[in-house]
Amino acid sequence: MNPAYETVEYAREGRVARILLNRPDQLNAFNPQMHRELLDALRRAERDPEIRAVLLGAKGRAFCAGQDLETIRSREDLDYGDLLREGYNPIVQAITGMDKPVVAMVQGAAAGAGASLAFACDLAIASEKASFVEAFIHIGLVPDTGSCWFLPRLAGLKKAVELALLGDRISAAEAERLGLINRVVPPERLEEEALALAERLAAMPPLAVARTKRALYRGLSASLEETLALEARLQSESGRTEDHREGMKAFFEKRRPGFHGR
Ligand code: T3D
Repeated sequence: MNPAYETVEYAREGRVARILLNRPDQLNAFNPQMHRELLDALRRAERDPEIRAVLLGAKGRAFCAGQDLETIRSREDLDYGDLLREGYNPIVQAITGMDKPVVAMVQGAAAGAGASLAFACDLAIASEKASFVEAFIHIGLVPDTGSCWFLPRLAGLKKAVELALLGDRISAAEAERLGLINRVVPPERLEEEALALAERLAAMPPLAVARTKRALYRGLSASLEETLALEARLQSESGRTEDHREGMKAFFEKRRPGFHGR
């Protein structure tokens, strides 16, 4: 754990960095300190050469209630656009731009920017008790923190419009059915399953993981021709790695490969 943080907990478990939002009494709603500390924790995981996967969860009964509305309640001077540019957007960019896979571990309610945060992670595993709500519309705001990008891509435009305009709270099972998250597990199995998933990712060849993540995101806004060209370039690089040679060798020797990111 890192004692320098108050609103997040950071721990290394082997090759996995576990980051937990830590404002449980405020349902892990975002305040400026949590923006800063979560971003710092993500960057710390990104920089650490020993870390190969990140688990992003939360303490208490909620995953994240989005913006702490108490902190903006009587701030008429506040430009919400600035809050997004300075607080939320860098977090989404840190997650999606990181070479390492980030797994959301959602144990409870994820609302507003809290739901967006879960959707921005590369994979998401949730407890049967979790729920998701695009709460923005109920307070006259638009979806943010990447929801306008992720929702239609994950769930399709019709469902995205429904979720964003009606702001209904959906169960984890429904979120899985819609493709918003990967998997739902019983609450008592969440931590174990999420860590096992992160450890599996951490055992994969890191350079190929990074290139795969990059290519998939780029592919979302590229043409087929551009994607084919990108794949060829990345494969050319991947084909020259030690990890590739090790993977091939292990395949023919019928053993588990050991990847070192070279
Ligand atoms: O730049 C900007 O500021 C714009 C950026 C916006 C980003 C956003 O995230 S906007 C959306 C903000 N979030 C919300 O609107 C979510 C509101 N909360 C909820 O929808 C629900 O509370 C939850 C789904 C999160 C949890 O529901 P439930 O039934 O488990 O709990 P509850 O009874 O609704 O809430 C418990 C308490 O938490 C309650 O206070 P009380 O009555 O016990 O004194 C409630 O007011 C408080 N609370 C919940 N969410 C927030 C909050 N207090 C401050 N900020 C919150 N976001």
